[in-house]
Amino acid sequence: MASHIFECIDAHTCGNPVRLIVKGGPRLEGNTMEEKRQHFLQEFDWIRTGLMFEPRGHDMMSGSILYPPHNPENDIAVLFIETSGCLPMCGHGTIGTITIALEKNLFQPKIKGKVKMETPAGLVEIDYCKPKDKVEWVKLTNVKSYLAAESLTINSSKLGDLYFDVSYGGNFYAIVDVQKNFSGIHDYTASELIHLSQEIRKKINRKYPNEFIHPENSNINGITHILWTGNPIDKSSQGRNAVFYGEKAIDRSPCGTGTSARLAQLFTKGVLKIGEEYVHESYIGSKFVGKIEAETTIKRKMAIIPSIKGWAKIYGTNTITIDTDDDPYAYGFQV
Ligand code: PYC
Repeated sequence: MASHIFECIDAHTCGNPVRLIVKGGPRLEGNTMEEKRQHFLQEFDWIRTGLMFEPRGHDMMSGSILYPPHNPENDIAVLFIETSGCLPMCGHGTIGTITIALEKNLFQPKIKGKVKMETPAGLVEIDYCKPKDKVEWVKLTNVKSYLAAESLTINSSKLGDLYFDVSYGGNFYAIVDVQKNFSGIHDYTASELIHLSQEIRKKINRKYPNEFIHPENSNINGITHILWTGNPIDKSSQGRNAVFYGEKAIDRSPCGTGTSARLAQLFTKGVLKIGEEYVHESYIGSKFVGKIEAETTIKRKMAIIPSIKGWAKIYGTNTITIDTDDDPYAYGFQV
């Protein structure tokens, strides 16, 4: 059969899209979400490209598919599908997926107000507020996050030499703080940041090959995201970022894994303390509240357990057909 039908519910988390595939997702093999992620990448990646890339998606599109948990103590398991691949963890994706799933009664949490969700990066514990039909907020307690490297350098053909740190918050981020050759995201358009990011991400991964590998899961490796910082729009916020992902995307949300990486960086450098809140703005000014819940270690390295609180809104349902026999753009394209 060449015509594949996917029932989707579309939402956005603080401006960034989340397309939850509620029917049509593939059956995957594996005893963990990481094993299922590998199976998906080997055999079903066309579903991701078909649903995320143009003409059915766009540069920022991201989505997810729900699976039953592997450990019966947990409530649900998730696969993230994005323009950038199948991320081990996605914060805005989690907030959107949980909001959709709870509002549409796609599963029943064992304990009201709490969800234990398996992700490829590890277990994520969630609190939520749903007084009636709508979810007001979702707070996720993320996987262990840590600062992996400080004060590395890269040359940007436009900006000159740049310093950056590398931090992990569910994905590896190169964090470019305001410095002599970079005055902050408030001075750049999104498309300028995209062009700058495309070049430096390539150069960083070339200059520092095999350097950033998760100590407990070697499938998670390499710099996939660039987090640029700058002045908040609202003076009461603590920070603002533009996160580059995929080939041409700037996150419209403040980026959950990026905020986690930022918290780990600031904690390790002594800027933030346990229990302190960090209101993080996105490029468009939407906000997540980040918090360092606890200090921990990962393979004897200092790490934190961050939490991220935000909201999402459902805006539509979508029945999408991918006709692999008849449609020349069945698997999507990027320009
Ligand atoms: O919220 O973690 C996130 C995220 C990753 C890529 C885009 N958003």
